[in-house]
Amino acid sequence: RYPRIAVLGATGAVGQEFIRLFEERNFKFSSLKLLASARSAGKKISVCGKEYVVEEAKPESFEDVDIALFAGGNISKVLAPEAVKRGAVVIDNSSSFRMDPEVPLVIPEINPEDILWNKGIIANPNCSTIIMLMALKPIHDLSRIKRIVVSTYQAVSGAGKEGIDELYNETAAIAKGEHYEPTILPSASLPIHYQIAYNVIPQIDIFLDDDYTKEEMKMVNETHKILHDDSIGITPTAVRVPVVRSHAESIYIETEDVLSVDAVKEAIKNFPGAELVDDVENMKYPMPLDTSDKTDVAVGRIRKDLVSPNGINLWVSGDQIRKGAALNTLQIAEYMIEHDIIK
Ligand code: 2RA
Repeated sequence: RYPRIAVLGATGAVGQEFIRLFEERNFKFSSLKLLASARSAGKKISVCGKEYVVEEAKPESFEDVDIALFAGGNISKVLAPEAVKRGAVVIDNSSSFRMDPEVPLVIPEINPEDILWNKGIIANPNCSTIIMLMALKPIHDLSRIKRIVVSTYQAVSGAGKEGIDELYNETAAIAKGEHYEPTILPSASLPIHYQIAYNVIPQIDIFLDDDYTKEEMKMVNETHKILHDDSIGITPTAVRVPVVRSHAESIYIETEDVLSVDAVKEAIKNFPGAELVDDVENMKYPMPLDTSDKTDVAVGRIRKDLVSPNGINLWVSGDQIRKGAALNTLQIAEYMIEHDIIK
């Protein structure tokens, strides 16, 4: 029989992407519950040609559920253990469990074997980490990466629908010679906000004690956990840019051995989920407008460093709502179904 599925956060951007992906990937289920906060309960959503009514998420909602896909947010912390208690496997997009040693943190193309030791919850990594590692894992397989310096160029949709609205509202106001007071970026919870239209903001989430942001430290800690190697030196800078959808990243790496650009290109070309977009003669390189709504993470501008023979520079772009969130989560579910891991 096909698994019984629940989607928590069905009305948000990631929840909606799950639904699109169910149709696109012909994902089979024997039953489907669409769950959200009380505010969204009662909404009707069509999935694969059938209409479903959104229900308020409660602990009891997870009775008779095999796989619960959690779109993210603080509610995960409360409802994930409730779902597990009732026999469901939770695949969670929030940051609540990512660094919990009892919880595997998985990118199916990279460390699917970690799914096997799950105790009911499997965590989906942060979008910036997923997009970076989809480009780096094929290189890491050629020769261990010992150093990463990465700067992100993150789309406003990473801050939710409010982030998109803020960019549009500011742009429209500026075009009319008016001012629109920002309230969302860099983070709605902070007392100060900056205009994102015609600007870039070098802060995503709050600053931590070492003056790195939470978003930046996610990239460090999650990379170590996924690659099972805490000795990789990582220096991140996370930046919000006035792009609607799809994150981009400029990445410098140093590998243990000297690698040729051709070998790196070949490895990326052959890695499932990565697409080589690198033809400088014809001005082909990854760009957010091209990678939005696409499944693969695009990698290009691959070139040797000008100083270190072991250094390589590259440029990556990927849809953070898709591979950075909903798709990666669904791929974990697909892997479990395919390998008969679901009870
Ligand atoms: C952002 N990392 O782009 C977030 C989304 N998960 O702000």
